[in-house]
Amino acid sequence: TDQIAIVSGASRGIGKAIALLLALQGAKVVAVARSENDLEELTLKTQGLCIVADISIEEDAQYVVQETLSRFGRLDILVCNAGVGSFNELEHFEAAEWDRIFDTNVKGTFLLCKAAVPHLKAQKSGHIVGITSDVAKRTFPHGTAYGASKFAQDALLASLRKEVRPHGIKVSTIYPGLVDTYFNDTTPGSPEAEKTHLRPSDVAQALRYVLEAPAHVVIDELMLHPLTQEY
Ligand code: NJP
Repeated sequence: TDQIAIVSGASRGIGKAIALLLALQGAKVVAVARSENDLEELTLKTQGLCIVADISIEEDAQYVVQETLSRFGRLDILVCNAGVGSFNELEHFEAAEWDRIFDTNVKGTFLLCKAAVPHLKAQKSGHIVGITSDVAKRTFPHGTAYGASKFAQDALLASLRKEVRPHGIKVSTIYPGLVDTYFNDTTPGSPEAEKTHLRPSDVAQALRYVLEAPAHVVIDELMLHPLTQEY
């Protein structure tokens, strides 16, 4: 299809796999992240558009949507994937680290949706997909900041789902378990992680399933885990 899709956090990990799969399926992909070099490499592969932007800054989020519309004239899919996390006992968390996590995961999702929704409403169509986490539904030690941010991102998307449904706009949320990416300063590709983690392409396939639902169906939530993960 010739759908127009914005993917945040497309420079690596899950977002990159999503951008590549959407491009393979014929979508025009607008890849968004802060790392220009990684984005340029991806854009060569997707033949789409890359936008260097920090989604936690309102001007940047607005620019992403404006550029997409001026280049392609419409927007069909918004994938809110960009996210960060780190893990520690509560009393060892710096307030600045708390802010970084919330600014990216919660405010970043809010700002991209805020920029896109008026246009989707005018079109009377569109699909917003949030890549949150299974920890939006469970809690664990050392996860105060990340878990709270994912609960908040989840609540934002669930509220928005009800708000935009009358306008013909779908909101879906995907909750992955462990995924082998660069998340929290890890390096993907170790033989160990292959046994214990999902691959980014597994999450991309889940997103594909969500997007391919018939016009009259919205898949509200989809959770996936590696078979080995206890949760
Ligand atoms: O992580 P990683 P994942 N503005 O680090 C971008 C969730 N998740 O793919 O800006 C714009 O490989 C960053 O690009 P750059 C997780 O919470 C993961 O695993 O250039 N972009 C990069 O492209 C997150 O929501 C696991 O540094 C920003 C991307 O985000 C999503 O999956 C488990 C940005 C991060 O790529 C993707 O994370 C789970 C900003 N301000 C949920 N800040 C897991 N890996 O185990 C970051 O349940 N980015």
